[in-house]
Amino acid sequence: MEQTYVMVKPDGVQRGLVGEIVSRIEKRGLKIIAMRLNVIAEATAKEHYGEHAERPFFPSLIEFITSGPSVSMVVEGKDSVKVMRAVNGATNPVDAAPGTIRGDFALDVGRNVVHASDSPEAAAREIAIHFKDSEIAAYSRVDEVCLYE
Ligand code: DAT
Ligand code: MG
Repeated sequence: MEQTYVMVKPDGVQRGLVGEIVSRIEKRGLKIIAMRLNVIAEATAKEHYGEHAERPFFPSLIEFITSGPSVSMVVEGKDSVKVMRAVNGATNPVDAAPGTIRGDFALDVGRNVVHASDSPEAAAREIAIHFKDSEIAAYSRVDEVCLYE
């Protein structure tokens, strides 16, 4: 089963959306196999968003993502990378479809509530940045017999 890294960003935590977002992930059938609330260190944030280091919005992105607690998760399930990107919606919430997290709860690209890895390779890299192996739980959910053919 594929794994992906998901974050409820500081705006999502401040707005009390953690439960709503976790609920959507769980109800979709995806399995949360690691979860933590913490204030991400600046060095960790810069590593996480390294691909954007030269972009004009990088300094404000790092300042925002480290500005308060966020919730980090490892999410597992069939095609979880693609599915979580769809659950989150388009990067710019103005373009995000209703029914997606960004399409239901956000308006500004710099305050788009959630993150999810954009490829399996990015997922592996991001999971390793944010979690030790010992923090990730391998378990079965009883509803897997209903979720998967
Ligand atoms: P995503 O988070 O959908 O993977 P991304 O990797 O292109 O999108 O960008 C990472 C984050 O950076 C994004 O969630 C919000 C911020 N961002 C992206 N483009 C931006 C822009 N043009 N102006 C301000 N912030 C931006
Ligand atoms: Mg991205």
